[in-house]
Amino acid sequence: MRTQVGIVGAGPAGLLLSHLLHLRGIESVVLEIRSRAEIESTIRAGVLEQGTVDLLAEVGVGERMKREGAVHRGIALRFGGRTHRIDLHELTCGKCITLYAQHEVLKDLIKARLEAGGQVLFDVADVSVHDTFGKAPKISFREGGTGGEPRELSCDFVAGCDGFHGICRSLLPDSVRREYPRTYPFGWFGILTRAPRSTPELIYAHHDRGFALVSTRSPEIQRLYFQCDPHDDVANWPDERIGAELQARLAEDGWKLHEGPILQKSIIAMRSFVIEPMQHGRLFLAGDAAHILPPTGAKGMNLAIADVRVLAQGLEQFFASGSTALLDRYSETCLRRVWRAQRFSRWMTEATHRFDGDPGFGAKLQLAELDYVTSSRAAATSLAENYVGLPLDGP
Ligand code: FAS
Ligand code: PHB
Repeated sequence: MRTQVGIVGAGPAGLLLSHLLHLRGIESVVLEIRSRAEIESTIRAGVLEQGTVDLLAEVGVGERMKREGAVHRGIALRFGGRTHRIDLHELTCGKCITLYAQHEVLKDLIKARLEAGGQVLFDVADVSVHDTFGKAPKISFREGGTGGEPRELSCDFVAGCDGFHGICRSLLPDSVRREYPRTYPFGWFGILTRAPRSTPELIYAHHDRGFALVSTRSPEIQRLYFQCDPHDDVANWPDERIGAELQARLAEDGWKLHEGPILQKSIIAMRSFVIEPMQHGRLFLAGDAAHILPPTGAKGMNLAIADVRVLAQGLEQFFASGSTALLDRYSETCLRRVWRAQRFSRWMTEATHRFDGDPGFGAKLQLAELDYVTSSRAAATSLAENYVGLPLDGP
């Protein structure tokens, strides 16, 4: 097989890159180890930045998002038993976030790719990438799973969009790679419930018992998270215990969380990681393959989408003129945005989560931080502009 860009991974990064390249008349093949059904049902992100919403609409995959997504003009910070609203729309001159599940975005992208005759190969196995330092990289894989036909895809470029646990990042030679890991001493317990919305906007809650977040997927399905021991077991948390813990952490006079049957439970590790550079030879990393952040800032998927937007522009320039000017600056361009998102996600996490072993000074500082950001227009504006997403055309 031959194509111009071989893309490893059919997450938001890989699928959107394939679509953006298609719109520019550039061929690509997406190789994904999981099945289409798995991709279209994995519960992950939920918040789309303004820039992500505008881009998806601009490239023709935003119709259902516009119809079914929920536009939120603000978020709420709850601490000391009181709620404080951050008016994102007012503080950013009209920008908002949209609540539309990641797997719904993937369904829209897969539909668009397949309707355009795009090649997205699901259920492949034994993917390995070769010669990315030469001009003709190759990707070998088995089609249709482990027992499948061995195939080889030759291409001009390889886009490593295979997430944090993928294979592409390991291709960066030790001589050039620099890793920046950071782990947090807690995780998130995430649930999906069938219940009516308890709040018109997201609530980020700081509480002595730990952080909690009220988010949503639809008027009937709610998404909630609470800070937990990362090594805990979901089995230790029967529905009643989850309900009681969330009610305790979200307590406010006259307000009660609507509970309902819990449809899904999972524990998510909280860590930050960045690799530099995000490219080497003809290999370009995008999304979680190059960087992950704690979901507190709701940046992960949005960063993956911002990366491939930059990569598509560079590949378009190369295939149109042979110039590598934009591609040569790919890492630099993306990493500036990545480190700003890391800064914001760390701030959101450290201002709202409980750190065990803290004699109290830290917790007092957190309350002062939250009091300041909810009483200073300048500080609230900073939070708002980072939350809705910094402009895509570079800060
Ligand atoms: P992905 O991990 O999504 O996709 C990589 C794909 O590559 C996967 O489909 C995988 O199967 C495939 N793959 C792996 N190895 C392969 C191989 N060897 N060969 C072929 N394919 C391979 N982000 C937000 O912006 N907002 C949020 O609200 C938010 N909430 C989150 C909640 C949770 C619970 C989690 C875990 C993450 C959340 N994130 C959020 C972050 C998340 O959305 C990621 O940033 C996003 O999925 C990154 O997209 P990709 O880089 O495309 O990687
Ligand atoms: C979600 O809806 O899944 C969500 C919302 C906000 C976050 C993280 C996740 O910060």
